[in-house]
Amino acid sequence: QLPQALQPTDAGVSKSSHRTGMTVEDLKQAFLDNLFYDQGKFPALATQHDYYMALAYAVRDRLLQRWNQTAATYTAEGSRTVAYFSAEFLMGPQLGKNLTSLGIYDRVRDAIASLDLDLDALLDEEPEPGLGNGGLGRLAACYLDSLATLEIPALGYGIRYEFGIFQQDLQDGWQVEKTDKWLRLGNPWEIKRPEWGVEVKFGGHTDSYLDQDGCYRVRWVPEQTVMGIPYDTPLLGYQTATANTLRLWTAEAPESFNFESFNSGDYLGAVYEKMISENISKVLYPNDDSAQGKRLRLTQQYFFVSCSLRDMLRILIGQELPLEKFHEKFAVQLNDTHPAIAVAELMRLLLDEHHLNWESAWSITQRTFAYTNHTLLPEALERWPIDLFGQLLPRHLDVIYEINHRFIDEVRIKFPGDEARLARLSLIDESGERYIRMAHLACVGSHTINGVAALHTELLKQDVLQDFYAMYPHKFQNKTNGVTPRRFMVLSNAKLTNLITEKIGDQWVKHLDQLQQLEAFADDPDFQNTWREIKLSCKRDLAVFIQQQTGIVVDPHSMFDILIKRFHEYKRQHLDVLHIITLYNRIKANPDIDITPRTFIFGGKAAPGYWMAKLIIKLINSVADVVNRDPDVRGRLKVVFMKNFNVKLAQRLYPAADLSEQISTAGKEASGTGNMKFALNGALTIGTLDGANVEIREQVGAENFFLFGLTTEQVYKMRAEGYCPQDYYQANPELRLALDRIASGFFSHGDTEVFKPLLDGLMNHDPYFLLADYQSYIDCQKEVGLAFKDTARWTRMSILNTARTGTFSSDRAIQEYCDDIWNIQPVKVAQPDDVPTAV
Ligand code: CRA
Repeated sequence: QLPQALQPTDAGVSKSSHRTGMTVEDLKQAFLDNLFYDQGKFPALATQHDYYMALAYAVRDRLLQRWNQTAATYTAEGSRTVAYFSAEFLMGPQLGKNLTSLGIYDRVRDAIASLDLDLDALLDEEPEPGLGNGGLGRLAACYLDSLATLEIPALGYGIRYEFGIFQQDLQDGWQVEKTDKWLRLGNPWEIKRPEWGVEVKFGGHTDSYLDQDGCYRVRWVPEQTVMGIPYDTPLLGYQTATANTLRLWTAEAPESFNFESFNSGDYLGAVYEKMISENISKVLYPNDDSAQGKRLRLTQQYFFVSCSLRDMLRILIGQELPLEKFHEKFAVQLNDTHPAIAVAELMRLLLDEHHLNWESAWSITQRTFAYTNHTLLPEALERWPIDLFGQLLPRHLDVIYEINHRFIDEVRIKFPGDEARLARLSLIDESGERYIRMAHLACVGSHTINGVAALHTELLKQDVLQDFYAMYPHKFQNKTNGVTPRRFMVLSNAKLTNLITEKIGDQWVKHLDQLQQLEAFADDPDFQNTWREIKLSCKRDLAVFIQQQTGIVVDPHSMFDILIKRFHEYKRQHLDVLHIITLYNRIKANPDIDITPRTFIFGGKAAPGYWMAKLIIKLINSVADVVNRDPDVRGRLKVVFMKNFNVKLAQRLYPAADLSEQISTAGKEASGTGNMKFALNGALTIGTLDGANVEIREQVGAENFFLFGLTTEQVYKMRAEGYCPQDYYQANPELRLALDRIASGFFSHGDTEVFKPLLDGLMNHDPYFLLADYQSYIDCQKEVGLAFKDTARWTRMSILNTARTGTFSSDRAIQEYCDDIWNIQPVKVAQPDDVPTAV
């Protein structure tokens, strides 16, 4: 019980204007105070980074007022809470986002300008917290934004990697990786909470014993202990008082020294253990859509899941709720199988540490978890060799065997005599070396399983998870992905935001469906003009940036044709390259040919061990070198590779795009989310019927979408019937010329070896059907070129793309998760009086 004087949340807290005030004067004073008291600098010594930090802390003070208020409200009301478990959170820079959420962007700009500083330069100082690879991690970040904005109590749980996704550099057109030291200068947004640290155990063995009541129990005798220390970051909703928490765990050694080794003079041995422990949260695995059975990876997964579940039990017990109410207090979403070990860990905690019986523990577990699948690629489905698993988590292996045993009995009852089905469904893959199938554990341990786009969910049901669908049809749902308009429109495209708000008011930011009202202006010549001017102005800004970064001069009037995403063969960046080479060849054959000028912009990282993806990056840069320098081209084609694609860079690119390239092989891209960000910013899509492209096309209308390529069924059929890429090569002179040019060394200073593996792959196997889709793509690009010349038509299509993509807001997605999976309601947090009500 708290003393009376400390009862209210903010008892005794100074509300002096420099801590919480929102006027330009208050903000300026807060900034100056922080520079002095937190950075310990006076202006003559301060660096730009000191200024950034001073401003960040000033903004954080304003967040804390709401954060504490939110925590107090949730605690008082014992609110049901979403726990979003994710190995990745690709948050992007926080300062600008928080200014937008607080509604003080312009005031802070003024406050900073009154000190002769430039807000943009300070924003630029913030290092990117790159704690994710791509779509999956960014989706988690968009979802946290929507949860706070929709006022849903939520915690994001993950790992505080000391090194995030590597920084990509280019050397002679090849990707080279550099470590990402994002924490080097400190992170002003997080607060360390050592008092909530938890112990996590690994290794050892299990044994059984009889407890005082004569009950047979299993005990885990672990070998190693590490501490998980939480770092909390407040995440404020857009113009609400709700500030939820992102809680990321760092691994520390339980003792900084092993005193035995230390005393015996083995100083290095003494600190060795500390180093081993800290390795757990050291670095993010840089693989997107692929899994390798690496011990450290499983260790990371178990580490953060165990910390998080223990933390949730602490909260539950702190609120004096019984264990039996765990699933009523928390809805846990498993973001892919990375946290799927949570199913076994919650069972272990309930059984071994809290002594529930199996049936009760299993019932709680199944009612707690829901699982999102993010991929159809077989190489991305996580499996752990039994030996490795048993060495690290012997008790969990027992628990999984028991889950499997009971599950297989269930299958036998439903499908008697179907031994092949049992083998397919088993949590243990016994076809060769024995593995644990994490997707199976997630499916059995969850009440709901969802895909991330309509097509993807259908393919899960028919293909990848068909046996689970037969077993548990009621568990399957679709939840098409979404993106936050706060970051990917309001923050990154202020010009378009202002225009839209002038026309239809400001409610669309929280109710993105309202963009539909823009349809009324799609043919209005004045509106079209303004729309075009804004796009042009965004393109000019990008052109300046491109020149600064790469030295390449691009024409803002040319079509900005952009392909940005991780490099993967299924995403087919090299198909885009074949288009570029084809246009180039046409120019070489006929220099006066009439073609629509284009600037091709690429960005994206390749997994460091993914050699073919790296070769595709090299190919783009090699083609760029030739095309950009050839006088015959007369600047009509420019090829730009923007290095180190990340959230920061993404925010510059989406607003400036005319054409969005979404050209994966049908049936391979689970959803995509970049496709949504482009369409929202008025880019037209050229794409296949893959992932969420299908739904984007349905929404914007077939006439406002450039469709090409094989359908999923056609791809499946071709694969079954035997596909021969050579036939396409032989039959198509333009395709042949494009491939031959690469082979001849034309783009590689005469080197005929370098791209050989890529070409051999295409000619002999072509598992992603580039050659089959080539002509369809080229024809479609021709239509794109013609459409771009008809500016009124293009502008109309662009407006309609923005107007009709409101459904791809992450608010819509999160609302569906709340209604159909989590069964959770918003909780109102009282707004501090001095929050401005409009942007
Ligand atoms: N790589 C899919 O490939 C999808 C995102 C988010 C991915 C994308 O198509 O948009 O997830 N899958 O749902 C994934 O990471 C492990 O699987 C991705 O980001």
